[in-house]
Amino acid sequence: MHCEFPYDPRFVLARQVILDAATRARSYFADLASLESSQKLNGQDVVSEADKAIEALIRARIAASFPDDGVLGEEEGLKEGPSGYLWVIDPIDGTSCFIHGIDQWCISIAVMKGNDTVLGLICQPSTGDLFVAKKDAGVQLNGRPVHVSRTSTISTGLLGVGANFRIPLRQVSCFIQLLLEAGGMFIRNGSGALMLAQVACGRLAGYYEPHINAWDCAAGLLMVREAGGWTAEFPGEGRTLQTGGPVIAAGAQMREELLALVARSLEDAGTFS
Ligand code: LIP
Repeated sequence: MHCEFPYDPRFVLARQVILDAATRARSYFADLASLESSQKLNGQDVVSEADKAIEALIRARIAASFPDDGVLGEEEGLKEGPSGYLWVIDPIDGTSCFIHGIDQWCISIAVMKGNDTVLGLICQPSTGDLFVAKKDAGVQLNGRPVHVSRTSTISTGLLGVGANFRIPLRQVSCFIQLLLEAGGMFIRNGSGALMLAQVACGRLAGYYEPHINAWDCAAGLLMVREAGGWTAEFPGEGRTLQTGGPVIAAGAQMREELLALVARSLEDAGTFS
């Protein structure tokens, strides 16, 4: 089987694990009538038995091969390790779509060495798309190098916009209004990881969400950077991997225009809160 970065043992493991996890996730997705799920913060913040089982599968495989590595996962939180490596995993990103039978979900695995993300893998089981990235070695989709859109602008591209109940709602509504007034258009599928992967391969012009968690975006941010794109610092000043923060990513030509819209929307939102 083709392996994009064959000489990195953590990549070789991560690649096999994400494919095995995808197979397991597809079996849950094929039998939603039996799937148990529950609410976290509210009806839009949900978790299913698939999320928990897939995270447990990934954690067990990491522990078997790299027992001294740390792991930060959406469902079980942080397990520190002395090796200096930290695996950041979202077992099902787009859980809301998943439980409603919509195929816009994925599995995301990132590996950090110190403060640097060095590996990123995102698999969308419903399409079979496998995005992989290694720091300073590029990003590939199904074994072929990809790059961000070098031509899209706010008024010609499609922008991914994340929305959730962790932030003041006006931060989203004000941004959407300004984006539309600027001649832009948005798409939201509830999977920040998948949106960032679509930016990396040039399908989306960029992605913005006022708050996202590290497990949703760590892999995708590396992919955008390795695809020649620009990403704002994450999680940003005064925040940690466990608090999360805003995510902004796009082709370099979009940076100024996108940042101006974000700044204006936060100013407008602030006048309401
Ligand atoms: C999701 C994120 C998305 C955000 C959703 C949710 P989950 O992660 O990927 O960006 O808008 O509220 O947090 O919960 O599906 O793993």
